[in-house]
Amino acid sequence: MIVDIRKWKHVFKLDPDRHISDEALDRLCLSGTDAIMVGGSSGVTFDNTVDLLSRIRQYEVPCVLEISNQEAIVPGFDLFLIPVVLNADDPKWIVGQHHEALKEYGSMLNWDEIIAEGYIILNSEATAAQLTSARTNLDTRDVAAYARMADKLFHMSIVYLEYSGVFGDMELVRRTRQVLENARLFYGGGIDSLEKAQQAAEVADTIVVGNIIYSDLEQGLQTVNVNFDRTGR
Ligand code: 1GP
Repeated sequence: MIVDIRKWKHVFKLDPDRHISDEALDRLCLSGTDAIMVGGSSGVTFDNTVDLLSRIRQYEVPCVLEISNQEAIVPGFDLFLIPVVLNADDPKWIVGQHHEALKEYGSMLNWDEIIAEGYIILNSEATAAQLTSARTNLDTRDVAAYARMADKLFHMSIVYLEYSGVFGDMELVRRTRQVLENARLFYGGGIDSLEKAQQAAEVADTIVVGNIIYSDLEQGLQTVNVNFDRTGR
């Protein structure tokens, strides 16, 4: 399947390490979301990733893997997203893991299926922030500099503002979006209602909805009804 991330407005992110019932998965996959992203910060294994992929594959919705560790690289997804944590203090999360993976698999990859995401992690409490020793105390100019780095210096297709677990600073998101020329701005974190989805949709290109799926499915499903008319690019 040819997947064009530039058309995505709404994405559900599912964690292979968390339980999701068949009924809930059915509703998510048929919700009208643009894609299901599979990924998580801890406990992601080959087995639980294969299991979730095979369940999502019963539906037509595009399904992409956000690779979090080398052991959990599972073939068969429509696309593979590779996070590069630009504000990580530990270089392992900027180029280290990537170097190891490319030493192993570099010659056999289909680069048409691989997209780098310039991650900027902004919630210090998030597992991903702690794992990567992210420097989260950033102001708008700091974030804009990382965003330009991803967009103009490294020509990444995605800049991902990651607030996982909390709803972020929408003014910062808006100003970050303004400095991007080609990259698409993904926003994720704390979207737990249609109202918050709408606020995020007004400043980002693509919104990512995660946790609420597991705590309140109905509220999670509501976020698909977001109106993106004001942000089109
Ligand atoms: C997590 O950005 C996503 O990687 C979504 O965040 O889980 O807080 O919705 P939430």
